[in-house]
Amino acid sequence: MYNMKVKRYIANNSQEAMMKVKSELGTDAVILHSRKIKRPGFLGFLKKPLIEMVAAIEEKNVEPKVNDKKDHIEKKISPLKNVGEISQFKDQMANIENILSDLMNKVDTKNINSQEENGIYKKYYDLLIRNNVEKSITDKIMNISSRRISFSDENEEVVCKTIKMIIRELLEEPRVINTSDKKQKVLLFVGPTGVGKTTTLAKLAARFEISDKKSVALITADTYRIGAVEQLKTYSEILDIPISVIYDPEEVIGAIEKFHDKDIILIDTAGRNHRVEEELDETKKLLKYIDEPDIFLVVSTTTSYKDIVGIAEAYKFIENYKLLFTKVDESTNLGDILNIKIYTGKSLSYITTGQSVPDDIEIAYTEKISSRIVGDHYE
Ligand SMILES: Nc1nc2c(ncn2[C@@H]2O[C@H](COP(=O)(O)OP(=O)(O)OP(=O)(O)O)[C@@H](O)[C@H]2O)c(=O)[nH]1
Ligand SMILES: [Mg+2]
Repeated sequence: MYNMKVKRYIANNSQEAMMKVKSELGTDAVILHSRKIKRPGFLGFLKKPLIEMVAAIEEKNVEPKVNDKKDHIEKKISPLKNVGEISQFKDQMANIENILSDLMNKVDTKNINSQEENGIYKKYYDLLIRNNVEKSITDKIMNISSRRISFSDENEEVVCKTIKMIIRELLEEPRVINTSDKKQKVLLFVGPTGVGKTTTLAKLAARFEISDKKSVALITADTYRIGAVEQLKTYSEILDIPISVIYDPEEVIGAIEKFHDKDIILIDTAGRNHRVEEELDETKKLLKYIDEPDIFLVVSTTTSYKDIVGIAEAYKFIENYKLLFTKVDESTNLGDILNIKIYTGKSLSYITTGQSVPDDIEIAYTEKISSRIVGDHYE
């Protein structure tokens, strides 16, 4: 049996109101209504208005036992004792009527349709599309928003924050390397040519070694491209981190064994053309020899969505990888991060923001990405 719990919140601003709703009712709560209200008291109208928010959540209820039911009915029909109780009862009834009419409004699909014709609705719909969010995902985000809030000019701040919140929920929290964990970590970087695998690996190696005070080692399986080994050797020298070069996937076993006393081992691979099946064979072989690696599929945000989908399809043979997006500094819109996250269902990890080693890397915080997708109007 389900019950609807409806609560009214008053706060200084919509963000605070949303926080109250979220912390008390949880993330599944639906915003039924939100409006600005005058502050109470003398000269209240001169101050910044308060935000009133009505939110609801479906609650699971256990069917009452027969005896409980009887008790309940008896209590219900017991005569009201005094005038105070009667007026309290009337107030409660009026409250319930209000809540019901509010609910009826929200389930009315006409209401959603009229929202779609609204200027603010259109503004945010177009904004998401312009920022590369796929149409089906944009529809989904706007549909969820329509059920949570009403689109109106004076509500724009709430609209913007709600859309950001939904995007954050869809992006899900990033999963990164837990450096406080004692267990040895083996990181493997795979992906197309030239996306920034080696540079990213060097950035992370430097961070683990310098900021996290971990002992780090590098392995490279990229002996194809001229200069690839030298590129990583240069970083290894600058950072004073040992490196091992392997010419055959099987050799990775010995290399990992050699670095058994290291906290973190980072393995670089040659960029592969995902359209050529055989080119991925070596990655497949490599995976067979490594026990529980943390795999990062490195993709550039400058690559088109269609091509990233092709890449994700080609790397489907890897059950569990994390998405690592590079060249965020070169990309004007980050909708594809959301598209690919939803397409693959894999977790985000880090993003890179420039060529500088080790500075230009950060955790893929959903707050920042959602702000880049929606815009920073209300930050
Ligand atoms: N603007 C920008 N450039 C980047 C970023 N990350 C890497 N690059 C540049 O991209 C180019 C290729 O980087 P690599 O690290 O060699 O790429 P890779 O994936 O290892 O390439 P292959 O090993 O040939 O497949 C270099 O010029 C990097 O400086 C980034 O976040 N932003
Ligand atoms: Mg490389």
